[in-house]
Amino acid sequence: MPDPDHLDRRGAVGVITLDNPPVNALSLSLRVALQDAFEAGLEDPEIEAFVIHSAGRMFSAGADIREFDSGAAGESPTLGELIAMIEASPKPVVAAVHGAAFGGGFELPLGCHARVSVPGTRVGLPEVTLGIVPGAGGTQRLPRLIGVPAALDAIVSGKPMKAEKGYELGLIDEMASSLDDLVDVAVRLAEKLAAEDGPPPKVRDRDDRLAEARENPGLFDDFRASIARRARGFEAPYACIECIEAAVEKPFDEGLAFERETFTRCRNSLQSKAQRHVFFAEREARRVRGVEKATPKASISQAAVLGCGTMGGGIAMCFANAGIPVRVTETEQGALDRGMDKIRGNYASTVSKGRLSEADAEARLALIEPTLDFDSIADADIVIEAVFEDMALKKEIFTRLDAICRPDAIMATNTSSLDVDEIAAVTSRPEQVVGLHFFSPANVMRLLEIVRGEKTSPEVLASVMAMSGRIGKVGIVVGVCDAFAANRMLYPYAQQAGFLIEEGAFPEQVDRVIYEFGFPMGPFGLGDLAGLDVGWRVRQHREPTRPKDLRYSPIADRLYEMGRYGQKTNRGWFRYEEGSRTPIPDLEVTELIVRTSEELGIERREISDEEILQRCMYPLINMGARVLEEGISERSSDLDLVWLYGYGFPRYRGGPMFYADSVGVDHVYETMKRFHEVHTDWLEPAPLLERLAREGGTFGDWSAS
Ligand code: T1G
Ligand code: NAD
Repeated sequence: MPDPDHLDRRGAVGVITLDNPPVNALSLSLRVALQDAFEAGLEDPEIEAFVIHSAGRMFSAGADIREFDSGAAGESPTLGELIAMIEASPKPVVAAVHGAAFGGGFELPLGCHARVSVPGTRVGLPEVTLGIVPGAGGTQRLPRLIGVPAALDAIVSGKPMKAEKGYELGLIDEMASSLDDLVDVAVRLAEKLAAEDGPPPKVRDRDDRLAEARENPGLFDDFRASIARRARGFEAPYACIECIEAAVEKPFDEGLAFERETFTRCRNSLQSKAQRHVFFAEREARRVRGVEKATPKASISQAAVLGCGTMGGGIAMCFANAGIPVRVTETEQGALDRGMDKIRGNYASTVSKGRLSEADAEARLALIEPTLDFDSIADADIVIEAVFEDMALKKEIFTRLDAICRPDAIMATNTSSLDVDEIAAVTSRPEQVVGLHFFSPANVMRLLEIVRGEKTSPEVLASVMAMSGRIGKVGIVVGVCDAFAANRMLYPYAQQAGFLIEEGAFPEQVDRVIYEFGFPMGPFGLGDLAGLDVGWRVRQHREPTRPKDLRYSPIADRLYEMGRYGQKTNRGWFRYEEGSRTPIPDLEVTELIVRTSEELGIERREISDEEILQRCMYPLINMGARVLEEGISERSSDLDLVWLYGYGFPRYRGGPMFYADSVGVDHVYETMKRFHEVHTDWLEPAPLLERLAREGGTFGDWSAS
């Protein structure tokens, strides 16, 4: 139970303190307490005005998201009722906002008669990221205060705004210079408002900013067009726009009712359930077996990266971008120069796109120190090895690292397929060794698989988890196995795509189905982007262990032999016009595919979009089930994040394991069983999938213990 709100007297001002740790979520008990305090103040003849502020590190994170499914969010007083009561109050109410005010925690101040804040505070309406629209008047009041274009930007992106910016826009009435002054400034403003004649000013009555929008009727359609790419497939951004349109077109109360209906519809949608799942999945992923809140973390102020190739250069950039100095080493000057040129080129391109200033790019570059002197990395807090994928070489490097690194240094390998335990075993301190599996391009992709070796210490895990957040990554802990979680689940997906084109589909059909499902691109477009030569090299590496009695599709190898390496040669699974990344189906590939089917004795057939989707998705889910039962991953929501951040799985579908739960685990199992009966190889249902289907369970509820 949260502490009841306090109502303190400061002269004629009643000061109400919200106190519901850790984030002052507006749960039912807090709403009741706020209502009680407010009503007591209304009745008190000595009180002429109110200030609402919060204890703790922030004003409020908004509605209690956990109440969405319990129904408590709809119990009286609802947030909407509270805000209406505050706005209608004859005694002025000033919100004193610090830390963060998000969602309902920002809609509450919007319903107050004035807002005061301090520098560094973030305010915003992130509801869209949860698949909903703001549900307590945010879409109606914000445009009245800051105008429609700024409100569209803020609400549809869900991005928070600094209070300083809010002050410029007229959203915040006064800024206190520091947190210590915040309540004083708010009390003075409340007194001033109380001294004015007439009822206090209400945001709902303002129309000047809406009138501007009415003069620009194309505004909403232009905005819709501008977000078409990034919002593809999402329902909530468009629902937000409709609510803001309603603010412009309808009287306040009708607009509010429209917002409420839209909110309820969104909240009950599968998309919102999926996006709420992702919110909690991200927080859950920070809980790692054996790591406690109190587990000590190493502070990382100097990093080193071994190898400045494709991955090493990108990894070095991640540190520099986070303001952490990093040394990169190579064995030979030419390689070092090439690596640094690539890094410089990357920064220059970001600058040319206007996403980074020249000065910031220079400052970041200055944090990257190229060197041929291996011993110079001896003082690093963390060393990340990103040399060639070769066990003998990695062992040699870790032996050398063991000899020179500080005893408390973290020694990480970026291997994508080698055994982290075997690498750790060459050192005298395997507890300091961990896998850090970045994804290419390492400076862009958000996913970081943290590979926990048999002996990796909790301190090292806690340190790299904290570090991953600092360098902008979503760190997901996985265990040691061939290919870890992400790539291991990717293989069956790519493999079935390959079989489907032998059986009758074409790359453009498969890619269209996957794109329409919500991925940024399909498996063949992805192959062309990554380079078919890269895939070929990986297969060569695996060739000695490939089971020769199981089905294998040779088409990708043939494309490689034809010199079709993907986008880099303008020809791969598709054809590309010079300078363009748009895939165009190519007759040469079509003919190759048809010829290969013939050679393999496969009679080509019409393949439905539904089969394509299921043949690509269900085997990867099936592999996810194996990853879970082997204990490689602690929970299914971690695998959801791996796919969201590693491969662009559509967020509004919650990730592959959540998707399996939403279509029904039994359906996935029955379909896999049918596929297995027809196609035999590679498609055997995983025991966990079968068990959950039999027991009516879900991946979400499954836990290893
Ligand atoms: N409801 C319930 N629990 C919440 C919560 C919330 N709104 N926000 C945070 N928590 C929990 C979180 O799960 C974690 O729990 C702990 O608090 C600390 O959070 C009507 C419908 C504010 C920036 O979307 O963005 O208002 O894991 O680890 O990194 O229109 O929390 O410890 O058990 O994230 O310092 C809109 C969501 C709601 C904001 C703080 N609001 N929160 O970050 O801590 S919908 C949001 C955040 C709404 C109205 C509607 C962040 C934060 P545990 P944390 P943090
Ligand atoms: P790369 O060939 O582009 O880069 C490797 C670099 O290491 C080269 O520049 C090479 O000169 C340098 N190097 C070799 N021996 C060295 C030594 N003894 N000391 C210092 N530098 C040395 O390879 P990459 O794609 O960057 O892969 C590096 C590692 O990352 C591999 O283990 C790979 O499996 C892994 N990985 C690659 C990807 C990817 O998509 N490319 C993704 C995740 C992980």
